[in-house]
Amino acid sequence: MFSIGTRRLIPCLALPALALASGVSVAGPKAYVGNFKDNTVSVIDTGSHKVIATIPIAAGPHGMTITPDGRRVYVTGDESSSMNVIDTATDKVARTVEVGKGPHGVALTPDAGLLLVAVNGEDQVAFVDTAKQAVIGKVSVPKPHTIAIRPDGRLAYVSSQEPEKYALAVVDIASRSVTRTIALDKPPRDVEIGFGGKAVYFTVAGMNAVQVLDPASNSIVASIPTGASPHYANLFAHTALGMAVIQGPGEIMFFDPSSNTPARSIKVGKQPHWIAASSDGKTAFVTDEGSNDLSIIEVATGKVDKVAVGNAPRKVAVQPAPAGAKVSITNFSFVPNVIEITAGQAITWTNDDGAPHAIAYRDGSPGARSMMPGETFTRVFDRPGSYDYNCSFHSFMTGRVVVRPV
Ligand SMILES: [Cu+2]
Repeated sequence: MFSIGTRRLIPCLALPALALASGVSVAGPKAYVGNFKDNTVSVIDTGSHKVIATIPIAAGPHGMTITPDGRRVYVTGDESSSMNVIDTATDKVARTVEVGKGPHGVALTPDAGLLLVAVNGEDQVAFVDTAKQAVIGKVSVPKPHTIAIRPDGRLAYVSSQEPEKYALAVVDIASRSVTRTIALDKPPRDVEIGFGGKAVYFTVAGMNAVQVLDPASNSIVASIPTGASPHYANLFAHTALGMAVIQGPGEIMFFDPSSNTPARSIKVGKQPHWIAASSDGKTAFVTDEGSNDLSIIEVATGKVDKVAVGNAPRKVAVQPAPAGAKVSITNFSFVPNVIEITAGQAITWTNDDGAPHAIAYRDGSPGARSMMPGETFTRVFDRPGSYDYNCSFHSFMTGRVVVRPV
């Protein structure tokens, strides 16, 4: 990923990938889509909007989540008792954890140390230690479906679909016990906790509204009207508006989280199922289960691009933007002169000098032909190694990037 921009664009990582002749990968963060009916995960480069891999996984991919560092994707197979762990460096299943019959939704604690799995077929929520990659505990919840964990990592909300006993179960994570059961008239569908933890958003079957629950009082404080069959609703980081997918009309509906009222709707594909967002909140990804594609939505403009994926795409998870490092071009030198990063990270150079400069890599990969004062250049380094460069205008200006393996 390369970019030249003004200082105001820093950090500017959500840019289209460019094709390169060298061996350096320029891919953007990757999106992972679970295709329910063909037991695969499609991997999409969010820079080029292309499917770059298809991973066979356990039958009936259902729940999916990604670690905050973007290195692992967890996917459950609800027609199995397995949860697959995808290594995003290789895009292969690195491990399979037996979690119990019919696993549905999953959720990670904010420190990514624990993964909770709704084991629907065994009426329990399993606790997976992500370092040991094994189940270390369980709590009984009737017909658990999806799970959301509060940002403080202490409580989880679990949608419980036991007929006649529909509820949201509130689970204390440390003691592995249900501390409260919020009874519902109708079967709950998805449950999410909005960014900042101020609101729990959930949907129920047969009600055309997103329910808003105040986690402080555990009472429903609002009901946001929607079209037919809302499924997933959430408020992502760095977005002003919440988003919900409405299956009937095939829309993503934006809502105002302060007034809990609808704002606007955008057509996506058929029977939209799930939403993920880019780290900067500027792009939304919606799985269209009925039309076998992923809608990639530019939130500001409402522009939608569709990428064909597998059969019946349901869940989607997106890698965070790579962590960045910075080099300043100051007083005819690169500062720091040698910079060390981990594979997958980005470096942004900023021309903080009064004269134009440029970046030319010794290995011939594309650099910055000319950077005016204030301009930036960003490159993601995916391969370990040592990368020497110099300014093509001032050959005495040299620098080095050392990329450590992950
Ligand atoms: Cu120069």
